[in-house]
Amino acid sequence: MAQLAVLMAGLLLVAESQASDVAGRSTPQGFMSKYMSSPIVRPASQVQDSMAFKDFDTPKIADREEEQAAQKLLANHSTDPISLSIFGIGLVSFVTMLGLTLWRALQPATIPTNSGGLGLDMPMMEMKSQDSHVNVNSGRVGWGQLSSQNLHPRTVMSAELKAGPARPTLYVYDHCPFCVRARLAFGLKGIKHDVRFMANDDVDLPTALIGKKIAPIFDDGKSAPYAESLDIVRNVDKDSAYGPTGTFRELSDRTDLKAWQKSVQATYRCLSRPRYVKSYLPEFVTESSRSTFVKNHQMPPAEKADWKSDKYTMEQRWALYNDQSKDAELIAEMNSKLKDLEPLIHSPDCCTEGGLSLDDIDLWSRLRSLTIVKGLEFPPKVRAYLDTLATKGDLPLYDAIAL
Ligand SMILES: N[C@@H](CCC(=O)N[C@@H](CS)C(=O)NCC(=O)O)C(=O)O
Repeated sequence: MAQLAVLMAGLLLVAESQASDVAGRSTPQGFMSKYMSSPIVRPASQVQDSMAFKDFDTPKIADREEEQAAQKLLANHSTDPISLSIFGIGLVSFVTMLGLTLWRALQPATIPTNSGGLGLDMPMMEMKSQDSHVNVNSGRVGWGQLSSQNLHPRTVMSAELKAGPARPTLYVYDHCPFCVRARLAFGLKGIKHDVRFMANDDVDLPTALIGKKIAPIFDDGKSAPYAESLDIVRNVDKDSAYGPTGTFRELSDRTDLKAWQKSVQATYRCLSRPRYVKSYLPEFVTESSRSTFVKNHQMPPAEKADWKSDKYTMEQRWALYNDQSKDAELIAEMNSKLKDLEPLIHSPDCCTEGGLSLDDIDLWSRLRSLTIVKGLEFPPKVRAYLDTLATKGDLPLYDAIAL
């Protein structure tokens, strides 16, 4: 619009100087000045002059004379062909530019700013960066430019639609059986999701998400992230946004499975924990992340409170983690316990009769940890159960990296 104003002013000045040339033969003023000195719009100096006469009739007479002179001038100029044509050209230019401006403003915002209007197939992401370029270099919207306000919402929305909705994210430690509960459920339900492995010494990330260091954390990208493995599984399993609901039956009241788990707890910890930190699991890639785990997870028979207190130095904690003198005994103990588990497994697909349930989500996740222990012998039914759900749940076991 600024360009338009400048053009119009220029045209009017040209017209004014042309008119001055013609009108100047009878008067030194141009036609604009003459129109301004008409009785309708008078310069302040003339008003002051006329008031100075103190004669209230005098201005009336002067006005009448001026009016007649102005009418003469108007009549003269309205018939002046040069002035008329210049004014006409200005008017036509003005109308043309106004029309052009309106036409451009009404074009769809998908036309890129510098494409000359021919770049409709330009990728949306490029348009977005172009938009920011416009923002950075100029807040001005000139000929052929689209305002950044017009471009921004539409291009961002298009880019999001192209990428599709964000996948839900599970923040986990690979070794964590509670995290495996959620991952197994997602896998069995075929829910596309992102798995984010947190470093074991990273307090900031889980704290930023839910206010404390814990895993798993579920973030669907829509509502607030939250923890608690079984809550995650239950919520997702009853939400039709994630496909068919009711994949898992509720926890059974089986006491035999619970009793078995309790009976192996100490052996399980002694065998799995030292191996986790010697592995290349993603949460343990730095010395600090491994030490954090060792500091926080006692080696039985030590109690957790004692382990974390000043009663132990880090050297002592690491010494107990590295002590393999009891491994053979521990492995034998666990092999015996695995035999006890064999009759408790209903089928390769589920531990409890009736189909998949939260019993599987819990038991399979704990058994997976044991596959990191070299030398364990999984009886056939336990082995089949492990392998079947690993495949169906798309979750790898540790056999290949057992130590
Ligand atoms: N009840 C929680 C327990 C989760 C839990 O204890 N996770 C462990 C990892 S296996 C944890 O994050 N502990 C804190 C830490 O490692 O600092 C659940 O079922 O999700």
